[in-house]
Amino acid sequence: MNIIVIGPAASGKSAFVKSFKEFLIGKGYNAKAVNLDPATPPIYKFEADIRKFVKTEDVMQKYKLGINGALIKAVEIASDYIEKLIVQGDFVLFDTPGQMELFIYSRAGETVINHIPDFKCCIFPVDSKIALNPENFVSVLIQNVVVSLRTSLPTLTVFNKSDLAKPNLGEIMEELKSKSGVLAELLEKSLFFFEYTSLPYRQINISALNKMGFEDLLNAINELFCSCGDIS
Ligand SMILES: Nc1nc2c(ncn2[C@@H]2O[C@H](COP(=O)(O)OP(=O)(O)OP(=O)(O)O)[C@@H](O)[C@H]2O)c(=O)[nH]1
Ligand SMILES: [Mg+2]
Repeated sequence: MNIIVIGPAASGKSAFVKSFKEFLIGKGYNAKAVNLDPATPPIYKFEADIRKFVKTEDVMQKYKLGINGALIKAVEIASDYIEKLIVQGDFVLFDTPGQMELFIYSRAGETVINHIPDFKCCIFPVDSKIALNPENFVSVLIQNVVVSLRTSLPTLTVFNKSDLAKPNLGEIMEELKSKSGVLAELLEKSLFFFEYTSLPYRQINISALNKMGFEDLLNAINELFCSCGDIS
């Protein structure tokens, strides 16, 4: 399985790749990690690294670009080397940069994702601390839908940093019921996204720091593939 980790800046994508890879190896799987973030040296043992081919800091200098322009250019350059970034394993975890737009809206990002072989899915880690109120919780789900639509991949929202905070879906729904007005109605209706973006009404809480919730996540990943009909 190829698991592409796409999520907001500092949500814990790289920490997740590191510790989920270790967890999978501990369970006897052949797990690999690929760094697709040209701006950051990996904090984990990797089998392939985009920075071997292109580094954002070099692109900034060479093309006189700012950080975001250089990131897009770097992924464009890296798409020529995509074959060298594909590795085989029971699970291959792909780490991506915090600038989510790169892999969602840019052509180069699309090319890279399209080259990653099936079976593939996205994990969308979010920082649990910022999803504690209904507005933020629902915004996170909507962001997940965008990732899923733009990548055409099944995407699982995962609430990371659960050692620090745990958004509670039941409480959030109760809080929504007590609100009134157009915004509250919009939020309530948007909660249906949850059914499509994650397994129906089952919230995955993990901590990349403490390797918590990983069994649950692994089950959810397997179920995600089963429910899409890809494996059975
Ligand atoms: N408490 C806690 N901190 C975490 C957890 N996961 C990641 N962090 C911290 O969150 C910060 C960001 O983690 P990263 O793994 O670099 O996040 P990222 O999404 O890869 O960041 P960018 O690639 O820059 O977008 C670091 O200080 C991590 O130690 C977690 O489960 N719990
Ligand atoms: Mg990172």
